[in-house]
Parts: sequence; structure tokens; C-alpha cells
Amino acid sequence: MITLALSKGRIFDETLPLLAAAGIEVLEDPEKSRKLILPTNRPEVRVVLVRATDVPTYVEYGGADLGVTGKDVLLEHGGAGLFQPLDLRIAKCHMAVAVPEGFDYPRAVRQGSRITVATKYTSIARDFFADKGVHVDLIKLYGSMELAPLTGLSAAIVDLVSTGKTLKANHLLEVEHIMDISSHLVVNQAALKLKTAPIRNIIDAFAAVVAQAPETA
Ligand code: PRT
Ligand code: MG
Repeated sequence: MITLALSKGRIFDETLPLLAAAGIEVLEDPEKSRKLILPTNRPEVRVVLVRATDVPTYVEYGGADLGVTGKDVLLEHGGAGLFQPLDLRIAKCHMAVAVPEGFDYPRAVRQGSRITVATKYTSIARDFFADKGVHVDLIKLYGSMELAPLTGLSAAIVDLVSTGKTLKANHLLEVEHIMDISSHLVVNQAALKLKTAPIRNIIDAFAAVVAQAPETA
């Protein structure tokens, strides 16, 4: 049996065409079913639905043989024990620093100053501000980061941005582009040794689709 870990929503949706190229069709719609294990047209392949942040953990410990996960999640997890063969170039967005409109960010990040930053991505934020030589007081949140500067919880946030509509709706401005983000295929290293051929087939089929796809922003 080959088990693939996916999260519901954009990652599941954008992985379907890659699976199709590997001859794999998921037989149930996760938006309609309550099942967490979904069968496919291939009896030896199944999909497990887990929270986006849990995908690397499932693959690391062998609860799944492979998975699809955002670079953001992967960096926060650390990637220990994971083989990362492929950038799938799906679920694209970027990691940014944002502050309220009118906030003097350049002044707040002058060498040697201190800034309070709320984020779900504490590891990425810590590394980014450390590289800039700015002292950062990080406040860990699990969602709705946009609210933090509006309530005085923090001066700035580090969050993912795709269209920019969420920032705009909350009167926040992007002041730093930290890194581009897309989703990657991750594989359990022991599973790759034990089930080399079927896992290789999936990696190769995904790689062929990625190679054909036009380069998009
Ligand atoms: O939603 P849930 O709490 O269950 O988990 P999750 O947010 O971790 O999962 P999901 O499915 O929302 O995101 C999975 C992966 O998609 C992330 O790990 C990213 O790699 C990728 N991705 C791509 C995004 C976005 N685009 C995105 N826009 N993840 C989140 N967002 C959020 C962002 O955090 C912000 O709140 O959308 C909002 C901004 O969107 P715009 O379009 O208004 O800029
Ligand atoms: Mg989400």
C-alpha cells in the first residue's frame, strides 16, 4: 500500500491533476465526504487527509509514505527525515512582513531596534529578522494574524500573501517580501527504500507535469 498525505482545500485541489498524470484518481470528494482515508482507482494507493501543518509529521514518522506540503510548513517543521525531491510549483504565494498603513517601518527596524511581530511562522520570522540585525519579540499565533496590529498586540505581522486582498481589507501594507512559497513533494526515506518502484513512478509522473507546466509568477 502507498499512502499519500494531503490537506483539504487548495493543496488537494491542485494535486489532483498531478495524480491524474500518474494514473491515480481519487474516488471521493473530501468536501462532501467525512472520510479521512480516501480510496483511489488504484487499490494499492490511498490518500489520507490531514491538517496542512501535520503533513510533514505524518510523512516523517511513516503514517504516510509521501505528502504534499507548503514550503512555509516545511521550513517551520525543519524537514528532518524527509526526502524532498520536487518543487510542485502549486499553491503559490509569498511570505511577507506587513504593518498598518502609516506605520514607520524603516524607523522600527533601524539597526539595534526592537519590533514586536505576530506570526504563525516563528522560525521563518526569527531567521529573517536575525539576518537584518533587528531584535524581534515574536508572538506565536495560529490564525488571523491580520488582527494583531489592529488591536495593538504587535507592530507587524509575518504572513502568507497571495492576492493581497486580505492585507488591503485590513488596512495593512506589505513592507518586506521574505520569500516565494510553493508546495513540495515530501517522501519518507525508509518508504522510498522499501517501495522504490511505485514511489519513483509517482515522483516521475509529477516531475513530468511540473516540467511541462508554463513558468508562472
Ligand atoms: O486553513 P487551515 O488552518 O486548515 O490550514 P492552513 O492555512 O495551513 O492550510 P491551507 O490549505 O489554507 O494552506 C495550505 C498551504 O497553501 C499553505 O501552507 C501555503 O503554502 C499555501 N497557500 C497559498 C496559502 C495561500 N496561498 C494563502 N493565501 N496559505 C494561506 N493563505 C492565506 C494567508 O495566510 C492569508 O490569511 O490566505 C490569506 C491571504 O490571501 P490573499 O489572497 O488575501 O493575499
Ligand atoms: Mg488556511
